Amino acid sequence: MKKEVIVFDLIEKEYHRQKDGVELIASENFASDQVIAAMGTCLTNKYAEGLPRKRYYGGCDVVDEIEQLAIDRAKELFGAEWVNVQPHSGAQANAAVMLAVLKPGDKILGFNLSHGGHLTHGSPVNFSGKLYKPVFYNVKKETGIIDYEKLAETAASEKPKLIIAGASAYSRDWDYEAMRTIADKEGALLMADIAHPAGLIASKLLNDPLPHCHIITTTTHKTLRGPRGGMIMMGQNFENPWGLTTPKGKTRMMSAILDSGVFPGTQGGPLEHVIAAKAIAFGEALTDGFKSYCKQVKINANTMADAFVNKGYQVISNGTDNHCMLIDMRSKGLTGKQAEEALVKADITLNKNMVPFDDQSPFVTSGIRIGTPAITTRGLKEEHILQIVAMIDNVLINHENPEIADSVRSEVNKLMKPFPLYSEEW
Ligand code: DSN
Repeated sequence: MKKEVIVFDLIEKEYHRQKDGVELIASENFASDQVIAAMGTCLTNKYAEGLPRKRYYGGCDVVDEIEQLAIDRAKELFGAEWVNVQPHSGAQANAAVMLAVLKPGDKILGFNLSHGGHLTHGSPVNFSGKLYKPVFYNVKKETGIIDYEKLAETAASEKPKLIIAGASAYSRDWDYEAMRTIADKEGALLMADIAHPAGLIASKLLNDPLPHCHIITTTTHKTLRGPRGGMIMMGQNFENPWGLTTPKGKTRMMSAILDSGVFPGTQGGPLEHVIAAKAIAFGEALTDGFKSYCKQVKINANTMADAFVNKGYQVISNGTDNHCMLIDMRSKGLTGKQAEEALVKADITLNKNMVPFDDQSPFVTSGIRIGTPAITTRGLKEEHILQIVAMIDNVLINHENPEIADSVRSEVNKLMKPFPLYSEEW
């Protein structure tokens, strides 16, 4: 058979893009070579619908061991009593939970997408806003921090069946305990989507949602630094409160309801090659080295937020508790789109992002989102962060000058040269 050239050449090109540039997309990271290697194995050939030791196909003994290892390591990492490692992504994990615990038309209360929330928490263009009835909570305009009082008022007046904590662009920690009090008062389930801060939570550097939230969803590829994928957890299994049933009509423990939300509810065969990579990533995340990495992610994010504030940038909430920050570019006379496009010419990658109370469309936006998980994996520390902020400032001030972008690109490529991708270190 003729060897494939085109695709592998393109993969090589992408490898160099990742290696030469400064990666500041808050949801991206660099997985280890072991994580990447596991995804390119014969495990992709295997069908394994069902759960370990309860499959619909023969020949599952090996993948049973692999999936059970992933489950056991995830339980240890987060202190969870129950885990399902099969969701193909964070969006799939959220879809599975909602299918399992809601009926079409039920009300959900999520964090407003335009204030930092996620598409799958009730956006009208997503399944979550089409199948269910979404209402939202916001940040306070003066502080950029979630308005828990208003959240409680909205929960009391709207009586949602599910309240969702979690965001894709929020730089502050969450008060899961307060949200559980609100959920209990209104008879709602509380779900935390920790896709972004999962690694920092596993490393005990942020509040722990597991003792307070009924259900936790996450991705495995952001701060957790594993393969692209999702996962659902419960700190403690519990009897489902509303007489929910599995497809076989049995009213059961929540674990069975959630398992059925994944399969057969929303997915078919699990991706056992990705589940193997998850098992490896969870093993890596259980090491002291990963905890040190997460500490540095936070230090780098703090250093960066302070440096931007010192240069007169409007950082939402004036700083960060986690791995990311949102910057309102209006005070610098730029849109998010202009900033993103100017920076990518200098090999600095980040994304335009709506900021709270934005007056631009999602295609333009007034802000940019920045995160430190990926550059911290490369080995960058505080002194490099200050250099990067200076380079970003230079490009943005001179965003109409291509010569500045060219010269900053050379600086960026020189800065990144000594730092391997994590996957080259092993
Ligand atoms: N697309 C992810 C992010 O960038 O935050 C969320 O799904």
